[in-house]
Amino acid sequence: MTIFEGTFAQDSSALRFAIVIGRFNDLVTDKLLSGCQDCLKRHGIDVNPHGTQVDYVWVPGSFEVPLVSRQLALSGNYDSIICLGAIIRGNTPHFDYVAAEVAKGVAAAAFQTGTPVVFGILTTDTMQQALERAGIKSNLGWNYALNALEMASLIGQLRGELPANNAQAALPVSQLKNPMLSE
Ligand code: INI
Repeated sequence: MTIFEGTFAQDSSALRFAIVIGRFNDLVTDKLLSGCQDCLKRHGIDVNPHGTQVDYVWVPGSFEVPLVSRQLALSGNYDSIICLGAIIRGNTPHFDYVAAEVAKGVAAAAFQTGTPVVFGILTTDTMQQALERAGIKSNLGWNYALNALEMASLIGQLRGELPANNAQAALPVSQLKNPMLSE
């Protein structure tokens, strides 16, 4: 049998990404984008917008992200798409409507097209909480890029385009390394 697991060690020079960024709350989304680019760069991806590996698409706000990410996924040009946005709760129910639609829409874009679409949309009660997740404490943009790399690798393997990352397959299940457990 085969164990499929995304890897970060493959040759990344052929990978193609699109990053969709909401301009609303760009104090936050700009920082998520920086974290995202930093991670991709350190995994060998050329993040230059004039290069061949990453396209950037700015949209007015998070609500527009699902339509655009689906359109990009339908093109078949990308191994993974990263959606970045920041939805911050105000004093009206607006937050709930926007957040629910964006979550459903991003999931649908991936599900309908077969292209991984990473949900990098922060949903927080305050600007402070959003900033803490966009660089003050950690930068989740970095994690979203990591998720995109892992999913690009995994889907490539499942489609038979990349060799399965079978390094652990010879071990009995009881000895498989669980990355969630520290040793
Ligand atoms: N868009 C966001 O990305 N974050 C928000 O917090 C937000 N709020 O609070 O309104 C928001 N609204 C704009 C929305 O995404 C659309 O761009 C707009 O409704 C036009 O369709």
